[in-house]
Amino acid sequence: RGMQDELLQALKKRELVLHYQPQIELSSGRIIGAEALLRWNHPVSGLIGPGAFLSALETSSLTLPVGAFVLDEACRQIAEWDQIGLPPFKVGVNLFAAQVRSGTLATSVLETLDRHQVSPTRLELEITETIALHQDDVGLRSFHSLREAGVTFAFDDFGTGYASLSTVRRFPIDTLKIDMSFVRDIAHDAANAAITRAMIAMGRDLGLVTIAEGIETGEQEAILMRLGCRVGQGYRYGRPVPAEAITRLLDPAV
Ligand code: G
Ligand code: G
Ligand code: MN
Ligand code: NA
Repeated sequence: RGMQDELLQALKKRELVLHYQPQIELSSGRIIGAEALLRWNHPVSGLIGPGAFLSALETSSLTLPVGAFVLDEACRQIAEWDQIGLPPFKVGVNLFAAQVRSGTLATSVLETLDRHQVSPTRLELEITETIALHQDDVGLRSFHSLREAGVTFAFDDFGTGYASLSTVRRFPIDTLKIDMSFVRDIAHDAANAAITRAMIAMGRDLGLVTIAEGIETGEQEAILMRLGCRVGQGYRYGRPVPAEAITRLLDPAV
């Protein structure tokens, strides 16, 4: 209760902010996307990551307003980057289960994009296997209409949940995000390496982009590239940072 009241106040007082973590094309080192990640700029405690408040948030009625804020803020930021003249890149936004269940996901996402004059193709919505697994027709219909409009979908934390591989086929997804638990000891754990290899091969055969998450070392990067992974995200390339830091990375004039 206490934490939930605080989160509501935080939302009202605009203490919730988005940081962005770059996604890198491994062959060129170019930034081709960024994942938006929620942070709480707490007046006393400083910057707090979602680990400290995500479970309180997810058991509250605040996921819809917070989810709407995240979408609005990400689209506002994309429009700002466009205005500065940065080369366009995709922005990944994580969805809460309640947003998918709401029945208004498609209209609210499209309305937000339109309000900020942002092309739907700039947005990649990330859903976890758990969200995907519990999807009914309501969720699937909104996914399909968003995808028809040009929004893409990523399967987040892939390999860690309980979704069967057939879930991948039922879903209108474009991207698989290989969970960092597979990446962490890929160099020393033959089983993890084999599973990762299979995920990358499946992604390629299904025509999906695979993003390896949590890459920290050159050794992990080299192995993933050898396995055919094209995109990486992780501390090796950059931590989640405020939008201005992404601007500085991409704009030679700033
Ligand atoms: O950076 P990291 O600690 O930022 O994120 C921890 C977890 O919080 C991740 O699993 C991420 O998916 C989730 N998360 C971060 N930001 C958001 C958000 O805006 N919406 C949702 N639904 N989840 C988020
Ligand atoms: O949405 P998702 O569950 O994938 O959220 C990504 C999470 O992973 C965030 O908490 C982010 O801060 C974290 N993260 C991103 N890159 C790295 C990394 O290289 N190492 C570790 N340990 N965590 C990372
Ligand atoms: Mn994610
Ligand atoms: Na993930």
